[in-house]
Amino acid sequence: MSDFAAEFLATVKARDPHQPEFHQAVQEVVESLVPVLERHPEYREARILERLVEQERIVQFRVPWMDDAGEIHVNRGMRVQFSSAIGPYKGGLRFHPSVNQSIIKFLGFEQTFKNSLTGLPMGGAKGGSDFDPKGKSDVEVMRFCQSFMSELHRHVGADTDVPAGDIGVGGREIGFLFGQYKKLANRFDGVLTGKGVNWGGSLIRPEATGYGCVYFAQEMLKTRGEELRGKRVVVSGSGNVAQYAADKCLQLGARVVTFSDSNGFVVDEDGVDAGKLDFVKKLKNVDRGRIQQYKDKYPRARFHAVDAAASSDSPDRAAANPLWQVACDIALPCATQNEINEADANQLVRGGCTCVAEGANMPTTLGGVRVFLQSKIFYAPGKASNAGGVATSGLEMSQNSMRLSWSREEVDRRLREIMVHIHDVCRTTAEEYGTPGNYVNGANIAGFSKVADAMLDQGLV
Ligand code: NDP
Ligand code: 2IT
Repeated sequence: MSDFAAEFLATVKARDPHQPEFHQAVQEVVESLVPVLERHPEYREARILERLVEQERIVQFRVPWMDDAGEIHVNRGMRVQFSSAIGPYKGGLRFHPSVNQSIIKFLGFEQTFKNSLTGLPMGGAKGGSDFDPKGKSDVEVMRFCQSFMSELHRHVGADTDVPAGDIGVGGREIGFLFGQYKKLANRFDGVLTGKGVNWGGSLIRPEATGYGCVYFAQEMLKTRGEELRGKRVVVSGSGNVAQYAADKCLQLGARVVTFSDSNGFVVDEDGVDAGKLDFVKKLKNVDRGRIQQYKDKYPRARFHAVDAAASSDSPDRAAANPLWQVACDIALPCATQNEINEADANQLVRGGCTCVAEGANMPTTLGGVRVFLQSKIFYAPGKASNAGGVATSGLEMSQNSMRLSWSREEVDRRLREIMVHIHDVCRTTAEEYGTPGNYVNGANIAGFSKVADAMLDQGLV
């Protein structure tokens, strides 16, 4: 690490010592930006980076709610509004017991660069709660969402801050959140994205993150004259992003052999087909079951339980996760942060994997990223390859503003164009800065430059 990057990181750590995920996200970006700051002294003079690592605003609030047995629970809600330099704050909400300021800040920080890469006018934000939707009834989830929005509505708005889904927040939760916002604000507007298509949602938004991730992988492969057809793909997760990444792989003739959740993973050597994928979608989205049940339905598949030490999402996890020992050509991590550590990355490369496109946010530890970059395989960081979700949220905002809806084909065409554009920008920027093929540098530098220039234009605010 350069002296500048080391000193900068030390300051960030000293200010918030208990935020390892946030430090990790900042470190990756700062290391990429050293040559940019050397080339652009005006960014250093204006303290652009120092300003960007400090969120514009953070709100944290109490979320009390009552369960079906009449017992009262108190969760913590938060929204981190990171940057409004290029548009209204924009980013998802995560409901998961692990949620804390470190995780929401890393996500909001990354979102700023990701949203910039889409080419659409969106600032960066993230929010969520340590509420665990697992095992809760629909009515409990509704009560929680109403209580959460009873505070959040003061801080959001179609031109101020537009939340969406993330882990634990899908169509059901967005519906309950929107209903409560509408009641409190007495406005029907595009305050959330990922809405139902009958009430302002965009077609293709549910598919967009997974599809976009595969479109990005397609573009990387194309640079070496390769395609997805016939490739063996390991997918992690079994939620929204994993399902639609697998869906697009199947459409393009690739062979998907795994899904996972926090209890373990299934390997299906026969390959997932359209019928099996429909089973997974219903299992996870409607029945809210566990991926282990895939094996009950398809007994030729194998289920491997993974213990907490091997599946932990901590940046310091030492144990290897056996999911990444399943041989593949392409890996699509679509579950959560730090699911690939250095040992896992080494294992993937040794097993013949030549392409990793991240559907999740920061699924690879810093050590793992180093392995991928040194091995010269195709490696796309999440802020580039999973940007299709928020990009399509941006398209939903445009449709809401115009009060019209585009067809599936129209939205998918725009999504594809945006992913091709992000790929090209990352590639050319990496080359321009002397690191051809390094999509990490490309994404960080291109995402940063647009935000930095906007901040210079807008003065010291
Ligand atoms: P979902 O809630 O739909 O699915 C999450 C999946 O990841 C589930 O299978 C879940 O398993 C698994 N998972 C969560 N935590 C862990 C863990 N600690 N260990 C192992 N598995 C885990 O979320 P999404 O699919 O929406 O999000 C997945 C990733 O993609 C996240 O990193 C998110 O930030 C990112 N992302 C999402 C976008 C979107 O549009 N939804 C856009 C861009 C990025 P279990 O059921 O056991 O919890
Ligand atoms: O991480 C992400 O980009 C998301 N969860 C989607 C955010 C959005 O506003 O659509």
